Amino acid sequence: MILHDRIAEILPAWRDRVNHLVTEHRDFKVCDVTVSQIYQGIRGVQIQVTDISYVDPYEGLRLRGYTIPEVLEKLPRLPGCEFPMAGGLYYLLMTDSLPSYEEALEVEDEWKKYAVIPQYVIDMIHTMPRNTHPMTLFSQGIMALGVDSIFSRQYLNGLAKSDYWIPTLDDSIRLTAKLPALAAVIYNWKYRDGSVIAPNPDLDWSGNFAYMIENPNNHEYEELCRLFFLLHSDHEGANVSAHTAHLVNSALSDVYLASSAAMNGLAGPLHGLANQECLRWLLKVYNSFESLPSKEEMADFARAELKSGRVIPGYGHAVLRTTDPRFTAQYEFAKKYLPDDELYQLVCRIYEVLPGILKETGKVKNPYPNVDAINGTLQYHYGVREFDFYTVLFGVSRILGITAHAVWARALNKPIERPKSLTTAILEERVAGKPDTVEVEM
Ligand code: CMX
Repeated sequence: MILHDRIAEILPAWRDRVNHLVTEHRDFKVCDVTVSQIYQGIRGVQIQVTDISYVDPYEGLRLRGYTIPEVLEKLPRLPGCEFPMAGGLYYLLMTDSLPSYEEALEVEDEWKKYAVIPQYVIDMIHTMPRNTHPMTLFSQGIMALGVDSIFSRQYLNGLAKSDYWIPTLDDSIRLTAKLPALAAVIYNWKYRDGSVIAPNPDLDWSGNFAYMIENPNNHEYEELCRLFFLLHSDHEGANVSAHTAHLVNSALSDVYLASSAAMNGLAGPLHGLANQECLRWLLKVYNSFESLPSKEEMADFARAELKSGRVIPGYGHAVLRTTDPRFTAQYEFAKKYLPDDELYQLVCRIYEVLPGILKETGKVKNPYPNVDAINGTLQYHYGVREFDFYTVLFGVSRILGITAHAVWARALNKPIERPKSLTTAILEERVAGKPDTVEVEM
């Protein structure tokens, strides 16, 4: 398959680069770790290397070196479509180069071969209690698909280490192929009549999700899916979901196990679940005013929220120090497709006043909107109003990045991850200047 061929072609040079770093510069110190970092979520500690994506504080996300506007401009799109095919994005993430139209189509065609969800997975979802969170169903569905893992089967048969990446890529293609259908099965069962709609072979991967949930606004919603699934596909390697997948996969658990684990992290309110909170807050603001609030009214509302100790969802970021370009891309989409939507107009009003107010606090490091400040507004406009489902959409997209990380981690022979933990007493002894007794094997 095209992804296998291209990775095989570029892999020797990548292995040389990494081997050079590890052999010639093995003792080069990358960063120090402070006591406060250890106790505060290892924030800022540079513990991962990934070439799939990088988040620059001032430019935002780069996917394989390309900014979001560049990716949107350069990736191939189907005739009549404004936004690129996810197949082209996957080619870029996996192979480090921009695909031609034909190459993007080849990935889309490969996905089509594996897009249908086996009946036993549908049955499993349909027998769960109705109140099961869609992220639980999504994670379970991914795990259940893993019975067919090619990596796990070949590993038992004595696969050579240098070839681990090949069945990892096979699994990745088969898993990602099924994600839109899996999400649609969950959506239709949780919120509709439970119909199972087969993927439409005439549509691309992203557009198919819109088709399988029978979105009445199909063409525009297909376009939103193309944009949304592209924007959420990756965000470096050390956020909770990416790091979880990396850790689990480093034990040679296959990509189904690793992706399911990642989704369990994404399901947390401090990670992927934040987007539903943003829409909830936006609706609270919306319902507090009879019409679009003036700038002054909005400013007073925001100040009162801050005064009562609440955070404003959708604003701020741990790494970014500017407006998230993923926010901007969706903002531009809304400007074109739904300029009269009242929630979108509220998003614009908040964007006008909130950065200034957050700056007034003197403590918020990034007073600008992140991607979640607008995600829900667009889904809501197109009738996907079930907030708890939004994280599943995020997950469908994010597994594109997660599986690309996994293929490259195996291709570059990354070993099992095993950092060292200490005790409080050891730290106390160290800060008191006592001799260090911890032996660390390098
Ligand atoms: N509203 C109010 N206060 C905020 C704020 C916001 N949107 N963003 C940051 N602050 C506050 C923090 O709570 C912190 O206050 P204390 O010192 O009193 O604890 C202070 O400003 C400094 O925080 P920071 O260093 O600027 O931000 P962090 O890196 O600690 O946190 C984040 C980042 C995203 C958790 C935070 O900005 C936040 O809670 N935002 C709102 C929730 C949100 O939008 N989450 C989605 C994140 C999307 C993503 O991660 O991709």
